Amino acid sequence: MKITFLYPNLSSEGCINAGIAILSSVLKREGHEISLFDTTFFEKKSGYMNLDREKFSEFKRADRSAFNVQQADIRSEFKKHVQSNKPDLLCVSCISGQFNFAVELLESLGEHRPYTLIGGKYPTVCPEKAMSNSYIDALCLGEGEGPIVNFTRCFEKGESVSSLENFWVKENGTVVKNPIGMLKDEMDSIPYYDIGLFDERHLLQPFDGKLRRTIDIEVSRGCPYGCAYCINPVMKKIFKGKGKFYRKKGVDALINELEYYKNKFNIELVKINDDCFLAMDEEYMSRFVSEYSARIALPFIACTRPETVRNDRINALKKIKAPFQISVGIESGDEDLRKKVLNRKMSQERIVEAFRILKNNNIRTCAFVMMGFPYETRGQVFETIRLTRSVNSDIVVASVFYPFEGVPLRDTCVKEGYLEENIVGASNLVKECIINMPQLTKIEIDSLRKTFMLYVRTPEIIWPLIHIAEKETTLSRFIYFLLHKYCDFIFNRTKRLIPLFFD
Ligand code: B12
Ligand code: SF4
Repeated sequence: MKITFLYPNLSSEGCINAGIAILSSVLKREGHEISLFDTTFFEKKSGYMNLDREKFSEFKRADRSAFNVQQADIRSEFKKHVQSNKPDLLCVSCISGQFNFAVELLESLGEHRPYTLIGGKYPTVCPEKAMSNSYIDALCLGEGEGPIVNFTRCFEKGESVSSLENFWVKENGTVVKNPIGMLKDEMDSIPYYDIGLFDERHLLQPFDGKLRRTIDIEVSRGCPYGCAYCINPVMKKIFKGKGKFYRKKGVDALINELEYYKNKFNIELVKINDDCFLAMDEEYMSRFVSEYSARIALPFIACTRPETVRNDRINALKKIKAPFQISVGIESGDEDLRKKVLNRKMSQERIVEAFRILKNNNIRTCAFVMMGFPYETRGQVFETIRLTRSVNSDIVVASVFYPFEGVPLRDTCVKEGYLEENIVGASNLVKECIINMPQLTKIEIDSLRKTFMLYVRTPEIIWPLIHIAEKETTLSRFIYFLLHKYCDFIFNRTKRLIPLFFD
């Protein structure tokens, strides 16, 4: 059977979509013919995500000409793709911010569209809304490896798909809602990505000022924690009683897979996409360190929680024969806000200690922070600025809180009247605030986001100038321009700031 995947990516930067890449391998094993319509390398209003980060001196600037982003009418390109491939089934994969864009593309197909099945994080956490859209015929809840096989086997034979676990299906004007099935209890049998389905440019990702051949990999699925701004607490609820939520690939399976990508695709950098990489036991760590050193030895980056950065783990990890970066979520610098609003019950000292342990071991660090949380005040944003300064992270990634559907804090925003219930999607996923709060306005949050790195990277004596630069007057813009040039110069020219991976 012919199957087309739609990847409605709003960013114009490379990164293989793991969900599609795995499901394509699963479906090819079943004998299906797969094509992909991918919006990544078309120009879009949403622009480049990391260009914003470079603009704010969070990342080093990289030349992106190799992406060769095309100007074209994406809707008519999509229509042409579907008309020429004539798929029996159209599979859409999307996260929350991509849903509106996916619908816009589906709309362009008009009445003669193929049967459309949607999956991914958005339809999993918001199935009612996804199914209420007239362009969607069925949706898959949760992980798709097993369910998509059951679905396509029935679909190909013309049998009814309306009683299959994990699927919601439209039938005779109603939506048949089947329950979610058990989670896979292991990750070793997940097939490797079908990298050939994607444009070669997806292997290039900007890192430290250059495009590097990069592979994103899952070592684990799920997360043991439940932060209120994240999708994981709702995913945990959905999968309650359906098996272990937090699962890990065995070291052998992981290393075999990485070795395959490394050799076949000439990879330079590994990005571990785990939610909490260091949530691993001693035995796993020691095998990972020895096998990764012996067979992969490429620079890698991974994210973790402050509580998991312990001396014993870092001492074990640093024996690895490759440079690596550990990204740690600070999110807010205010302990009370973290505890009461974000459901992150960790002390200030624990965060500082996590960075201290990493720094003492000469490990490159990245700090994730956010601003614009419900109830947050300007003073609390400055607590975040002060904490970020004090941990002296090599890289800082600052974002504005975005109330994605399904995350617990979205309900808080709606309850408090900060957000209208029916708002879906995002126009700019990195820097724009969409909630209206009395104590800290949208404009103030966006201004703090714009100047955040200036506050972090300049001596406090300069802060009154930065305060002026937050405004939108001609003088403010001029001061912002000068301060920003200064910060940009320091960050982009000073190698000393970052233990280097490649040069
Ligand atoms: C890697 C990653 C990225 C990469 C890009 C990944 C990519 N190319 O798709 C980068 C760094 C660019 C990124 C950016 C962003 N990300 Co991100 N990212 C992730 C991360 C860590 C891993 C994604 C992944 O590879 N998962 C593994 C695959 C196998 O899982 P999957 O995609 O869910 O697919 C499975 C099922 O969903 C299902 N499925 C998927 N599609 C389909 C389709 C069909 C037809 C079927 C049947 C089934 C099916 O089957 C798959 C296999 O089981 C996740 C967290 C996580 N652990 O998932 C966050 C996550 C997806 N990101 C998130 C967010 C918010 C963002 C940003 C908006 C952040 C920001 N503020 O800028 C941007 C938006 C990017 C964009 N392109 O528009 C949220 C999404 C929340 C939501 N409500 O949708 C997540 C869940 C993080 C979180 N914990 O909240 N991200
Ligand atoms: S630790 Fe990270 S992935 Fe886990 S729930 Fe919190 S924000 Fe989400």
